[in-house]
Amino acid sequence: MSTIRYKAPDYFLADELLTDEHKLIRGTIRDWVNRSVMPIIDEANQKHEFPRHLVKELGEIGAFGPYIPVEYGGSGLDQISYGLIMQELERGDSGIRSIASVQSSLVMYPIFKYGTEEQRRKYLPKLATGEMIGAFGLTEPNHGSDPGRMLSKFSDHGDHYLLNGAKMWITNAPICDIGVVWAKDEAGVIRGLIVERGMEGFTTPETLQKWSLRSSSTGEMVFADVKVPKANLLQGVKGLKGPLSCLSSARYGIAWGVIGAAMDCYDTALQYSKERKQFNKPIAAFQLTQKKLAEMVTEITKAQLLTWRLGMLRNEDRATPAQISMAKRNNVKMALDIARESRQVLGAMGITGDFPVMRHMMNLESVITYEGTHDIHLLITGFDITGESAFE
Ligand code: TGC
Ligand code: FAD
Repeated sequence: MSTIRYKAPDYFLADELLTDEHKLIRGTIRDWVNRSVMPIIDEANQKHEFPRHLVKELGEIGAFGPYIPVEYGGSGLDQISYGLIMQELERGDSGIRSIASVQSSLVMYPIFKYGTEEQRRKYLPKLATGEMIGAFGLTEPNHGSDPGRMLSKFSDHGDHYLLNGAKMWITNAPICDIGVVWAKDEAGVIRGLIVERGMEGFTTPETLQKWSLRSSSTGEMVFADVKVPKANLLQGVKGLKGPLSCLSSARYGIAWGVIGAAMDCYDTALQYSKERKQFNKPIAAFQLTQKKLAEMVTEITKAQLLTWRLGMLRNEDRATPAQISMAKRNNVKMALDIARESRQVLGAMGITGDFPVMRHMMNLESVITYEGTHDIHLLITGFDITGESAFE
């Protein structure tokens, strides 16, 4: 239903803030989602299967590394374009947006920003086309919100490093060709290493039976005396700010992405409420339904304007990590609330795969946790406005 008749809400005419190029990019991704994602995504989720055939197509439509320069295989686009691409992908499914987020912001971005020229030339073009899939290993079994306390470590052995440790909850891990992995050196400083599939001692067991992000492949990364060539060290950054700067880019993309999921849920609920009759009138005529729908479109509108402004600040390199945290936190909660309300508007139909709302709702339960939980982002804002850290 939402595929054919989808009408994106634009209550404050935010489209007028976009260039023709932005609208063209958005239209291209929206068409691709209608054509390639919508017909298969419910089944992929029901079966808990990663639709691998979409990876090459995502490369073809420019969803990997949109803002990476063209000479490295990216599209050299601005941050609003990146946001719109994430929005349209997540209108399809958060799992599809996840693949693109990780590939673009968590793998291509650190290699571009902190890698050597040789690393850029070796990996970026293949990541841009989807010939290679990347993963980002920061979270560990015992260190999620506090990655600075990670235990993974590596030591210097002449021409290579020896890497030991384990990462958990890693998007794309079971299917990745390379991983950007964060671990401590002998001095306890966090550094980034590019670990390649096939290196002895590197395994990626899959995390099964998730009730959320079922179209996305999640797993562990286990390192048992993995020999990593010295050429695979990301030389351009030291410390936790390395991975956190990548998260800034990915969290920004999520702030846009979840608007897509929210718009899909709102549009589905709006259409359904006009057609479904109870007590001899459309349920859209009841005040309680109108309250739900009116609040949904209000929150979507606020989120659209917030992310547009954030994108403009990022284009000027003026967006702060705390501003990005606020947008990620606000928009994910907004989308989750809208998914839950939409599901109620659909009554029993809302729990079926005939409509996308329950799938979005379950996906968003991961999105509100990954890339920093809802409460961690609140504490980042708290720190920013008071100067007092709640983490120490
Ligand atoms: P703290 O002392 O505050 O910061 C350490 C250094 O980092 C700098 N920094 C940042 N730099 C760039 N971007 C940011 N967003 C930054 N945030 C902080 C900071 O200035 C400092 O620099 P320096 O030069 O002084 O060393 O660190 P802390 O240990 O107190 O931790 C703070 C905290 C809790 C905010 C942080 O660790 C955090 O964000 N925790 C949440 C962890 C998280 O988000 N993990 C995400 C894992 S990846 C993932 O979920 C991918 S899902 C992908 C998908 O499928 O879509
Ligand atoms: P914990 O840190 O154990 O937190 C548990 C609860 O305690 C939360 O509610 C949290 O808010 C709260 N809490 C923790 N500290 C504080 C505090 N100081 N004050 C108040 N409350 C606090 N990670 C990667 O590195 N790469 C990936 O690709 C990746 N993909 C993911 C995909 C999925 C589907 C999921 C679910 C997770 C993924 N993650 C990934 C991990 C994700 O980033 C972490 O789950 C997240 O950072 C939270 O860590 P945790 O789950 O260990 O929760």
